Amino acid sequence: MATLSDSPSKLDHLKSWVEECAALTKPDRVRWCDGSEAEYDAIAAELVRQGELTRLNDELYPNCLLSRSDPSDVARTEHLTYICTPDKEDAGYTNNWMSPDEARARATPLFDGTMRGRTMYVVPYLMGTPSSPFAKAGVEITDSPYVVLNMRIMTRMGAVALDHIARTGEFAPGLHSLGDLDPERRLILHFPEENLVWSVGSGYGGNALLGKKCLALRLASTMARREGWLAEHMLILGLEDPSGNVTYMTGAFPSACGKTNLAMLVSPLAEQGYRVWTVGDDIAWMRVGPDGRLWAMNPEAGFFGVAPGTNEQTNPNAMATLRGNSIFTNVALTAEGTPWWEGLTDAPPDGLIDWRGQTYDAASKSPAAHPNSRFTSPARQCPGISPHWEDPRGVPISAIIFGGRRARVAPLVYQSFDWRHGTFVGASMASETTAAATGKVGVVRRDPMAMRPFIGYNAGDYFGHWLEMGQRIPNPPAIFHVNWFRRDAEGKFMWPGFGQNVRVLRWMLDRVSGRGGARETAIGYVPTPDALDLDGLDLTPAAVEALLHVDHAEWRDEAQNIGAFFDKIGPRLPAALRQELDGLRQRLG
Ligand code: GTP
Ligand code: SPV
Ligand code: MN
Repeated sequence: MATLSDSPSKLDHLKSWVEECAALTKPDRVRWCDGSEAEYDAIAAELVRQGELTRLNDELYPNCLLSRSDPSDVARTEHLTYICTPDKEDAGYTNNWMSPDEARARATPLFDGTMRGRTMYVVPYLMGTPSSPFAKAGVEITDSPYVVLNMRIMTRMGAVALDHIARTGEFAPGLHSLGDLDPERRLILHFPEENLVWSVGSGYGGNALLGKKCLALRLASTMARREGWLAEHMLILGLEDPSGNVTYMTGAFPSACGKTNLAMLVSPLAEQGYRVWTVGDDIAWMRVGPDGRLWAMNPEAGFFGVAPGTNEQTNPNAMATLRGNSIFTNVALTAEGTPWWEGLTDAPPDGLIDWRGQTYDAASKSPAAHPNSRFTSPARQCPGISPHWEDPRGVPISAIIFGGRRARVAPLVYQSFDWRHGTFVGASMASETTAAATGKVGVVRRDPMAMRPFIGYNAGDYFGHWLEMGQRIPNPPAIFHVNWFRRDAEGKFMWPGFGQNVRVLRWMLDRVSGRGGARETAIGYVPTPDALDLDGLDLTPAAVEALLHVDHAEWRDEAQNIGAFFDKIGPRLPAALRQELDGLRQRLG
């Protein structure tokens, strides 16, 4: 194992950066984390003693903790998140931009002395399995022990990562401090040229667990473009068929739009031999393999999953996963010391404490758990975890699924004509906003490839990179689009969703196997009603038709909106996407 006193060593750069950060933030103590269970237990015990964390009922939820965040710090804050490149155009329309000099000048005073009286934790971590040639090391410096605990679940943390850095000398540095948690003094800054993140003023989720959205998506997407691969906001799953063959698919749905649920799907068609294996639920790194196919790996080691809506019916595998060794953030607490959230049971139990720590008034209109409350759980605890989830080369991908949350317009499922058209389908995606980020919920916005908040560079260049990747993949995956969230005239979801989504996956499998009935429409191939196995579902033929309907008038409006979005992307939008839009308009008439 690498030790810090190895000298001269490839750790010198790391050591001097840690010293620099300590000189700026002025902590009382510096603690290098080894990632051990003993260390986790000691930090957790100390936080429980201080009243910062609550230990849950140890019989029902062994080794589980409850954390309540500051009420002003409950989700990613996209308006305070910046890409810091010398040239503003390199950040592009979908990002906030600041020059690196200005970013440093604005953030330095916020970091100055911010760790006084506190401990500075140095957290080496790996994204990807240690034996993978594609694994990347990061080091997060943080004054939040809650972040340290979460990082130990979400990444391969400590000694294994320090060894990797000692061998390669490479790591992505990330400096994080809670600051005073004032949103006015909060900044999440990315410096792609240095692979560096500075985050101050938030302790929540993607703002603070710097390996996740900051490194594995925003910075990784810029590396991926340079190096010819893809870093995407995607789940990875394997669909097993009756012959025992497993076909792997990735899915990009915006935040809180169903990735974890689809990845962990428990199949109602298990008796017929169809079941789903979970490889990842949020991020996929994808490369072209020697066989000319696209291979995907999950760089994470845990799930940071949305709690509300999760229950034994919707997502039994998530329920089993979160039963132990988990951290619950901003959920409610029952009298017996177990977590609770909207949708876990039909009605809130008596004696509930809400996410702010107050007695819950069942008559109140506000939810007991925050809508963006989360569980942090080790991936290996998932009953459906794929035997290949830690394969160093990843898994070969046969289908890419884009999806949004749309009350109207988008049908249940359609398939693009080819990679170029599929890139257009991804680039023109839209979805209703959710509680995963601050701001209004339920507003339809363009969210290309579910990456709008996570593309680390100019979105036009990003689309160009997708198109180029198509040229480099001799056997590219088929590309689909789904919408589990279409509503009827009464506002009810028309599709049962959750486990029943396997029926749609099965059609995709049929399609990539050269079977699977479809009719060609203006937007792509839509299943013929008999091509979907809907046996046992309570759906009228009229409902099925409505679910699969492509309304030309609605789609002409959609094309209008896509055109307006493309205009905003600016001159770097690839011409091929304009041509695809023209093609769509022509087909719509
Ligand atoms: P992030 O972790 O924020 O990236 O979210 P995610 O994409 O993993 O979303 P997740 O699977 O956690 O689902 C978010 C919400 O959508 C939860 O409240 C789910 O219960 C709900 N949901 C997921 N799948 C379906 C579905 O098929 N139908 C319906 N109606 N709701 C769903
Ligand atoms: C998302 O918002 O897409 C998440 C949660 O997965 S967070 O880690 O907060 O970004
Ligand atoms: Mn996500």
